[in-house]
Amino acid sequence: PILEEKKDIVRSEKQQKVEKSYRGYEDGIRERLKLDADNRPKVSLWGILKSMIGKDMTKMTLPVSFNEPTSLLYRVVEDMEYADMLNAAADRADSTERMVFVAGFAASEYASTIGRVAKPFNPLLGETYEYVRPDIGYRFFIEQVTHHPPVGAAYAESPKWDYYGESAVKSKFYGKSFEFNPLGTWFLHLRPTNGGPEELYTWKKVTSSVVGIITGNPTVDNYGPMEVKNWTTGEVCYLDFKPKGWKASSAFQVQGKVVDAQGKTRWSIGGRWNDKIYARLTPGYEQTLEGPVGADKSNSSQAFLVWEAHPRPSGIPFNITPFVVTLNDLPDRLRPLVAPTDSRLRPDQRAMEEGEYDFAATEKNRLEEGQRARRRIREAKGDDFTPRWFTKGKHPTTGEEYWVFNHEYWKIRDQVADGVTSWDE
Ligand code: CLR
Repeated sequence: PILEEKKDIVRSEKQQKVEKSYRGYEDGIRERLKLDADNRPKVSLWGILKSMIGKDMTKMTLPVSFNEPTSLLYRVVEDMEYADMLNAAADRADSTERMVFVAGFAASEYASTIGRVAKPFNPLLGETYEYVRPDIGYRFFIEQVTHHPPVGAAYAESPKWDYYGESAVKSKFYGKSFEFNPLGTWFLHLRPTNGGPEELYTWKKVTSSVVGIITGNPTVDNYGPMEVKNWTTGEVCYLDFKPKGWKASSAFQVQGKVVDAQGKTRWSIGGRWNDKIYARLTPGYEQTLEGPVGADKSNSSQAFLVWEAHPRPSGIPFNITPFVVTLNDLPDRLRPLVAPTDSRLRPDQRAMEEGEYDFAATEKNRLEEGQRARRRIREAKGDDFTPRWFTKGKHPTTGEEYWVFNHEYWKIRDQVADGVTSWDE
C-alpha cells in the first residue's frame, strides 16, 4: 500500500507537469491540409537513382518533388500514433499482458509506412520539434543532435510512462532495393497502475526497405527480428517481421511469442502490421488473467485483438495518414510558445505542404547553405556543436550509450507561456 501511494504521487506529479504543456494546443488537432491532392511532378525514381548505387540517402541530392511535407523528426513522432496502447499496458495487472500491449505498440509503428515512398526533410542541426496531445495525455520532444550521421534524440512522457531513444538510421541504395537500418535503442519506463514497480522495456526497430524502384512500382517493406525486453521481470517478446518476398501471403506478416523469465511461452502474438495484431494465451495460464481485456478466462484460448490500424481515408495528399496531418499544424495560439528552432517554423516544409514546390526548393537550399556557413565558422574556431537539450550518457540499466534529456525544454516553455521569459533570452 505504501508503494501504491508513492506510485500515485509520481503519476500525479507527472500529470501536473504534462498538463502545463497543453497551453497552445487548445484548438484541437488539424484534420486536413490546405491541399486536397498533391501535384508533385511525376519523376522516374530509377532514372535519377541509377547513378547513385552504393550511396546513403544523406549523400544524395534529390529534387524536392521526391519529398513529403514531413521531416525525419516528424517520422519519429509518428511512432506515437498508438500511444494509447502504452496507457492500456500500464492498466493491465499481469506483466506478460503488459508486454503484449508494449510489443503491440512497437509493431504498430509500421502501419503508417505503407505508400510512403517519399523523402522526409533532413532536420537542421539543433532543430527541435514539440508535440503535445492533451486528449491522450502526453508530450513529446525531439532535437537533431548530430548531422553526420543524422541523429534525433527524443523524449516523450505521460503520467503512466516515459519513452525515449534516438533515431539514427543508416541507409544504403543497392539498386534492387533501398535499405534503412535504424541503429538506436528505444526505452520505455512503464508505471503499472496496480502499484507494482516501474518497469523498463527496450527494443530496436527493424529494417525498412523500398523495393520495385527499377520497375517503377516502389513499395515499402519492413522486415527482421525484434526483441522487446522487460529488464524488470526478465520477460521477452520475440517478434519476427516477415519480408514480403514472392508469396503474397507473407506480406505484412508479423509473428512472435511472449516468453517468461523461466523461458516458458505465455502468449503467442501475430497478425499483419498494416492491419491487425492478435494475441492468444498459452493454455494453462488462465489464472494469471484478471480479464476483461477481450480474453475472458472461460474462453481464454481465443485470440483477442491487441491492435488495429486506423483507417486511411482518401483525399489526403502525399499518402500521409490523418495522424501525420496533425504534425505540421501551427495554430496562432501555439506559434508564440514553440522554440524558434521548432520544425513547424520551417518555411520549406510549410511550402511543400501547400504545394509550392519551387519555393520549397529555394528555401530548403537557403537553410542548408546557412547550416554549412555555421559549420565553417565552428570549424574555423575549432568549436564542436553541443546539443541544447540532450547530453550523452551511459544507461544505468542497460549500460548502453544514449542521449539523456535535461528536461529544461518544458521548464523554459512554461516560463514563456507564463510571460516571464522569451525564447531568445
Ligand atoms: C523507418 C523507421 C525509423 C525512422 C525512419 C527513418 C528514415 C525513413 C524510414 C523510417 C522509413 C523509410 C523512409 C526513410 C527515409 C526515406 C525512406 C521514409 C521511418 C523512403 C521510403 C525513401 C523513398 C524515397 C527514395 C527512394 C528516394 O525509426
